[in-house]
Amino acid sequence: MTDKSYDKHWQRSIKMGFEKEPQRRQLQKAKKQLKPNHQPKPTRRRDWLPEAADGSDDFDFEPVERIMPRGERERRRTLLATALVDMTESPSTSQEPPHYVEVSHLRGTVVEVSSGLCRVDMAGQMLMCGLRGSLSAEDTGFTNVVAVGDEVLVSADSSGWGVVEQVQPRRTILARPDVFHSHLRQIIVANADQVLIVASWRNPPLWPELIDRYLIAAERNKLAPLICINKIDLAEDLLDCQAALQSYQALGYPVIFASALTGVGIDSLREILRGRTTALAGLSGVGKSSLLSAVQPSLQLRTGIVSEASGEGRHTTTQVTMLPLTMGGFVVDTPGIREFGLSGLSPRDLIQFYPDLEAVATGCRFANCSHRHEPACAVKAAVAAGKLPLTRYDNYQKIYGSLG
Ligand SMILES: Nc1nc2c(ncn2[C@@H]2O[C@H](COP(=O)(O)OP(=O)(O)OP(=O)(O)O)[C@@H](O)[C@H]2O)c(=O)[nH]1
Ligand SMILES: [Mg+2]
Ligand SMILES: [Zn+2]
Repeated sequence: MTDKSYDKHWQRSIKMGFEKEPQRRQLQKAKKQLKPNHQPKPTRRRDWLPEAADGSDDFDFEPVERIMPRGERERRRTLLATALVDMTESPSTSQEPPHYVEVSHLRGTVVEVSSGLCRVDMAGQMLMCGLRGSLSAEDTGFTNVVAVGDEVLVSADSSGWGVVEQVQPRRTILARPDVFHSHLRQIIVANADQVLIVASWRNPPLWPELIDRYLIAAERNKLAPLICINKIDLAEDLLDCQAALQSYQALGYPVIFASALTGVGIDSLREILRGRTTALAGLSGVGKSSLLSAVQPSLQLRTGIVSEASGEGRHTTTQVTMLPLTMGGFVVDTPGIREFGLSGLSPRDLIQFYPDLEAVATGCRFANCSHRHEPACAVKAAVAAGKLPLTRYDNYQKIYGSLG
């Protein structure tokens, strides 16, 4: 679908009030065509109207409507029959039962969400969908009903539009606290396999604390973390880059040194993205979109121009979109977000995400040692002796101080 026709669809669907169920619309249409009975209602007592012989009622209308004016039951019967005929008249379904009686649900993956509508990838075909009105985020702890990456069951009619009927249980969730409701979280990506943490060596400069935050967030959400250091063309000495990332490599995290500008490391990047769903995380301006464009030029992503004065990247990617890769797999380019996933983490539990510190901490005198001011702290001793990298210890302390 071209950008223009896509926009048109979008606008039209908003005008149509897309969340309305098709059979309700159909019923309303039929209702208009049939005049209601304006006879004054005779006063009736409920017990004057016996139940049907088999104890059942013909319709699923509200119980109060069981007592109805003369002719009203007949009118409704006609109304429903008319609506049913209307719905079965489309050529594709003429031999089949009405589709709201037996809906054939198709499976798809949500690739974009906006204003109660979403774009669903149905085995390569894109389908614009509304959401079934009964779907609700209530009591889920999340603010959004569907998120990018969700696997959904969709019913489609002859209009070329679909309705999301059901959201399948999620394997993984990457979420952040909601801006307006701090006790709720907003799902950024569902069902991702891994997080590619992108940082730049310069412009903006490497920020190890943020890498640690993303690592913790990924692990808390059971996603495999990968690290990519971009813009290595701006490094005076590549050895400096490697030394800065050595502690991460020692912990077993895969690290790729890359440059979207020169093409270094792009092949390795392509290999780790192949066949998986990857969420990108990283500050604005580090080159996430540029790296993706280098991996697959046909993606044609918008990239920002680094402001010469501040050296800071401008925010260019504004919406979470899942991009299908021709080699298989999806990437989710998230807008430059500072952090996600650390809400609810208690300072006491932070050490679990620092296996290097945790291994040494068993030697501390106090079991509840915070490794800051306590005497006989094995962690501080290890840092002083050069056995633990200072940056890891610093990051731990900074994040520890920000929690709770
Ligand atoms: N020198 C150099 N510049 C790069 C490289 N990769 C990207 N840039 C530049 O960095 C700027 C920001 O790149 P983007 O790809 O827009 O960054 P982003 O991470 O997608 O940013 P947001 O969309 O705001 O999150 C652009 O001006 C790019 O040209 C690189 O490898 N080397
Ligand atoms: Mg971008
Ligand atoms: Zn200690």
